Amino acid sequence: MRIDIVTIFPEFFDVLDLSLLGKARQSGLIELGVHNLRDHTHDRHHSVDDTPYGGGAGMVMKAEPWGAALDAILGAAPEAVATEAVATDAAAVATEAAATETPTAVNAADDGPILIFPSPAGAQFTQAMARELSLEQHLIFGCGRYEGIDQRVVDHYEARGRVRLVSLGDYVLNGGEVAVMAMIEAIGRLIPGVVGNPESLVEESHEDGLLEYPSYTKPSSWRGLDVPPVLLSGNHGAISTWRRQQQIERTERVRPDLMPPDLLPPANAKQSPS
Ligand code: 6GU
Repeated sequence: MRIDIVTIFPEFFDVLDLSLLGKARQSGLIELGVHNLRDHTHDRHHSVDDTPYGGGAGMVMKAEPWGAALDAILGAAPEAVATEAVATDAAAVATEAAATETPTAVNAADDGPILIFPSPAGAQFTQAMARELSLEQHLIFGCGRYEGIDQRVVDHYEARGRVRLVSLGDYVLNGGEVAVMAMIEAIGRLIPGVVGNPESLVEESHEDGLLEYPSYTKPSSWRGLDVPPVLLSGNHGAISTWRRQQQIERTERVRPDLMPPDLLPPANAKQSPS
């Protein structure tokens, strides 16, 4: 998979050198390009934001640098080349395309890249979405800061291809960078070969709709706390049953919103007159 990230904080993504994803990059399973939005500004101060039309607090990210940065990754739309690009832009596009082997050429048969804008106004990122996205050939993440990106950037690229606004959850971060890091980790580990033992992906929270069961390792007794005896019994049927019960009990307690209706306990006895 090819992943491109556009951000004003490229250093944020240095940590993608580490751990499983770092290994996946070394082995070529994941190819990463991190691009500084400010490289696509032409004014002396490299400004990427301006005041909002209509007034209000905060700043809005300008459309032009975003257009230039995303065109450089996607290959510029013909009309954009004709009307917008100056000579230096065209040269930058050409070198970048040559340096990264244009994914559009490699994957002529697919639907092209998916452009993802992390946003608290987006659709909820889920394990199911991570799984879908792990099947893609090329993801492009556009990290907004301030009060967001000029809406026309989203509108323009929606007219050219697949665009998604995606939120980590119902809280506000200062920018998309941390959200993108989380999404890349969730997606990357689902790419075949990235996680050494694929079986470890199966029995995990959210994969079967329930939370994970608790795990234990040696020693069997620690600070007066014993490992549940069934796990030491060697009885695999009993262990499976216990783990499943733990998943259901934990999900009911911590995340009742996730409980599949068929696993809910029978209706409260008080509600049925007898
Ligand atoms: Cl994806 N971005 C920002 N800025 N805040 C968030 C978020 C994303 N998801 C939850 N909060």
